Amino acid sequence: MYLHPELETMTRPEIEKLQMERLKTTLQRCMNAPFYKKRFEEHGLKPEDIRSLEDLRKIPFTTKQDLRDNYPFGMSVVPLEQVVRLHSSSGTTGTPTVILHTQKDLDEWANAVARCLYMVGLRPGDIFQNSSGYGMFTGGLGFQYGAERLGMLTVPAAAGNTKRQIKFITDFGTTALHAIPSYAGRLYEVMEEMGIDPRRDTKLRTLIIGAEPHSDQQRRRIEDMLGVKAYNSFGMSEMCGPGVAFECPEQNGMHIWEDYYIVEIVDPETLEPVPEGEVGELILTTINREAMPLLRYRTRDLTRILPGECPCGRHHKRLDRMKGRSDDMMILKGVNIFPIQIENILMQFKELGSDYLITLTNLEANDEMTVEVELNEFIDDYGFMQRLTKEITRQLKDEILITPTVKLVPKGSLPKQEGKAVRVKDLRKTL
Ligand code: ADP
Ligand code: K
Ligand code: ZN
Repeated sequence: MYLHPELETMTRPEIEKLQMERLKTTLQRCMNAPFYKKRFEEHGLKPEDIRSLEDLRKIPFTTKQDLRDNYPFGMSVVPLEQVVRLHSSSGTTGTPTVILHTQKDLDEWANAVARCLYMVGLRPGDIFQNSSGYGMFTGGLGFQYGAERLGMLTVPAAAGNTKRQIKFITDFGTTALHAIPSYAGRLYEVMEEMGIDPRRDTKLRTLIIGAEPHSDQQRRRIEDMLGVKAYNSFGMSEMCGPGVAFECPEQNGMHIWEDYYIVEIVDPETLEPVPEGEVGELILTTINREAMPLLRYRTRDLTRILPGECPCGRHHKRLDRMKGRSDDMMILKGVNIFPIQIENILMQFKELGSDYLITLTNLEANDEMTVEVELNEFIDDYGFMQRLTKEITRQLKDEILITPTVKLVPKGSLPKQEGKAVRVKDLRKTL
């Protein structure tokens, strides 16, 4: 049942004892980074001042902006000779952030992912196919090494080319697949077109779905379509990637591995802890990382801790489905996009005004983005308009990795708002 029984079935006091030990080590090591050293000094804080888990609250938060300010290597607490891997968060070419790993970090990351996959019943005899993008996307190598660590035959199919993806599933007898939820729907559509019945013609039993918000109905729908059990997987590049929190067979909340992370939920406005069981921003402190520990990292993800014990025997806290984000980040097909990235591109075209509107829809399970932007002046050259639209589309695709539908509209035709402009209309339905 458990890949790491001694860690997975720890009692609450055992978990907290281990957390305290690991936190102390982490804090000592953080003092090797000028960033943390300065932060602590500014707050008149020393690692020894943190004597209990409650004391954690004395430590200032770390934000994505800190990562940007210290780009690329300023957050490392080890010399670069010890760093063996770098990941960069998706879709943020303008203001990237970098996460660094030692070999031990990579080993521990693989262990965490393997633990998750084992928890949902996967074993060395399974054939695991990963439809995540590889490269900087942590869902690629993260699942690859985790699945291999577990001993599964692991197929790095990567993203795109759905027919090929399906051919691999049928040819290799894939039993477990990792996909973003919207892609799972797409797979089913294409299987239907190809005359493939997932229950009859494939060996798929288990789906791992994550990287973007989805509802329980959407999960049930995926399960019914493909004849699988689908488990919610939560992760983010700053916390390595996948393997942070994962559903157990109870499918009721995601256990967050507290031997890796200390979890807090705070009010995103006041930054004070919310009462137990209430929704707030997820704050994570890494306690099992060498190269780049993050103290009280503001994830911007909104969720809550589910009350009560889980029948599976694990006492690690369970996170509810993500309720959204406290910033303006959009997630399309698992890719993170900020409106400012789109704005920066649009503003480079002198033909365009400064008003634009991004509309998100999801016809037939596929996330679509439409960008309407006002022209500066009337253009009556149809050919020129077409070329301009094409060029804007191309540059946007380069930046956000998704091809939007671009519409050039007459000056003054987009709805005007009083106060803060609404740039994003999310009309996506939970399917
Ligand atoms: P990933 O490759 O895991 O998507 P990123 O760093 O690109 O990593 O994106 C992380 C963000 O994706 C999270 O902060 C969260 O907003 C979103 N996310 C990841 N997993 C889930 C999930 N299971 N449910 C909802 N949102 C998720
Ligand atoms: K994501
Ligand atoms: Zn459980």
